[in-house]
Amino acid sequence: MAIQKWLLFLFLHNLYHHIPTLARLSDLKYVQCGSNGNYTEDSSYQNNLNTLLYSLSLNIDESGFYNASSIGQNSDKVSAIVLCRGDIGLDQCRYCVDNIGQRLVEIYPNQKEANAGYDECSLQYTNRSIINDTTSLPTLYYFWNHENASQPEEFNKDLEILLIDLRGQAANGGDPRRKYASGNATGPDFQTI
Ligand SMILES: *[C@@H]1O[C@H](CO)[C@@H](O)[C@H](O)[C@H]1NC(C)=O
Ligand SMILES: *[C@@H]1O[C@H](CO)[C@@H](O)[C@H](O)[C@H]1NC(C)=O
Ligand SMILES: *[C@@H]1O[C@H](CO)[C@@H](O)[C@H](O)[C@H]1NC(C)=O
Ligand SMILES: *[C@@H]1O[C@H](CO)[C@@H](O)[C@H](O)[C@H]1NC(C)=O
Ligand SMILES: *[C@@H]1O[C@H](CO)[C@@H](O)[C@H](O)[C@H]1NC(C)=O
Ligand SMILES: CC(=O)N[C@H]1CO[C@H](CO)[C@@H](O)[C@@H]1O
Repeated sequence: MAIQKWLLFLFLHNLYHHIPTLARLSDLKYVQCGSNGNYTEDSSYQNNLNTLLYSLSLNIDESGFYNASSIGQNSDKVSAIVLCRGDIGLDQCRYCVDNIGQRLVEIYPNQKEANAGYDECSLQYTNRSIINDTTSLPTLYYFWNHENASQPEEFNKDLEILLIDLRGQAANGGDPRRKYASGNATGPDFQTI
């Protein structure tokens, strides 16, 4: 009995230490499907898509970026591209990527092409080749705060200085796949930008 309790303790202790604390994801910011038609249930395309979606989060690394084109042949080939926000950790990134893949196939069952984004990560899958093809990048979405700055000219000057600095930092980022920077500045009326 005692040894069983001890084993149980060890088991729970390990479990506790191996489950990262994951923050709740934001709501989906956008979700859409392409006009590339549908795949049929139990087709090779569906199999390839599921295999790809399953592998994405495992294959993503610290750069928070992954693409794959190698699953399937010809008309059964599925490609995907994922990107996590630069400041979230690997565990949260993987959690987000798994989640968004599941959401997409639920929302658009059978669509060959779809994409969606949370604040934390975004994902696109398609039957087109997306590697090295900038014409087929997912649509960019812009979000902004609807409040106006009280002194727009001053605000924009401070913002520009910050952005130029961040642009340099991001471009010089050591990992060729991770061009990311964040920072802040004090704008007019002591507002943090
Ligand atoms: C694809 O399937 C959806 C429903 O899942 C349907 O509304 C749509 O018309 C289909 N598109 C094509 C091109 O068959
Ligand atoms: C993607 O699927 C659609 C619909 O089945 C097809 O018309 C199109 O040619 C496919 N694209 C590629 C690159 O295979
Ligand atoms: C991507 O495009 C560049 C320039 O066209 C080419 O040199 C490179 O081999 C391509 N890479 C892949 C993986 O197709
Ligand atoms: C912000 O300014 C624009 C015009 O410059 C105005 O149309 C808009 O209503 C303002 N928004 C708020 C939230 O005050
Ligand atoms: C601003 O950036 C500094 C580091 O450069 C950081 O310590 C501070 O928390 C940031 N402030 C805000 C409000 O984000
Ligand atoms: C980040 C990453 O995995 N990039 C790969 C995207 O796909 C091309 C073609 O397969 C690879 O060359 C890249 O390394």
